[in-house]
Amino acid sequence: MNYHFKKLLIFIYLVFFNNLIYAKDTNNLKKYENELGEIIQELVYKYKIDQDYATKALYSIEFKDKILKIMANAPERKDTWQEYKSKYLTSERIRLGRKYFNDNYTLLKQIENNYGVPAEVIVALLGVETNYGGYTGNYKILNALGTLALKHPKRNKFFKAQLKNFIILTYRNKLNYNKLYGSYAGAMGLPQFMPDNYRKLAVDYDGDGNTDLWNSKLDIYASIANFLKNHGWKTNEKIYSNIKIDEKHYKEIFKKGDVRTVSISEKNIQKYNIPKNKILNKNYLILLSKKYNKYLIGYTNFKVIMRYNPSTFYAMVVTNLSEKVVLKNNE
Ligand SMILES: [Ca+2]
Repeated sequence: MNYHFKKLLIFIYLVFFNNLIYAKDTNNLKKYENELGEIIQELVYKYKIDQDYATKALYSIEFKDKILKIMANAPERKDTWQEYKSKYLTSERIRLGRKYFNDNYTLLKQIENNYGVPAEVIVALLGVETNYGGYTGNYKILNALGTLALKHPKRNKFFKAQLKNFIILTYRNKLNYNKLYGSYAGAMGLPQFMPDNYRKLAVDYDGDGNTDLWNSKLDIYASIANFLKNHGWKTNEKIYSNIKIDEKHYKEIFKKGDVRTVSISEKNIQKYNIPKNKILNKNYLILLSKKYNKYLIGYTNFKVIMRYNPSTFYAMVVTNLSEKVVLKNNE
């Protein structure tokens, strides 16, 4: 078949087929009338949201089945530490991070002094989440959360709670739910806050009456710092240390050899002869790579970073990036 003709056919097929899906999905909202009714009831009676507002918002959900497919096909985390690190800790991300750190130094330090969370950790989280604001997501949050809340076979309960939080958030903060975009899972703004965290932990630091995680640097930095502080960040404490312990000891802890962060008791710290951190602090043994015997000891702050994303690799990459953004170019 002629190449261009084939392309044209595919194009016609896609336009036609997508329209069919669209029409079908809009009608499909009727199928969820009971569920939507329950959500509206809760929003109105428990959270004092205006009924017309909640109804109008929820009935303007357009299902995006593509998101269900993305969720279903999300690759399982099979990366090794080396692979993960090379994806996120690129020289470009480090370079941009240094520039971002220097360009916004005054505002970042203002937040660091107020919350006790290092500026470089805030920058590193922004770097890993959205490439310092370079990409905050193109999915309409209402449609993403609506699709996942009503149609996700397993995680619908989680996303239903997020959808409710989203409606409460937009109503109380006078945000336009038709104009908010983010990740396919509903994470918003430069720090990629889910609606529940946006509602509970985001901060209107610049005091303009709006908590704006897209445009206000002070709001963005303060919200990240507040999130970490709220989850137990310890000011002036290290995130981790490199240690050496006997092979038989870590093999005892990581019997299966899978990447993990596990708490280690005082008793074992002595038994394994691990140099004790002077500060009283919870200790975790972290395995990054069994093959290369790469393990280290983490403290409370490592676990706090994992509250942002419960992945050992994630917390380690954020930590490494934070170390690199404060160094000069030639270090
Ligand atoms: Ca603000």
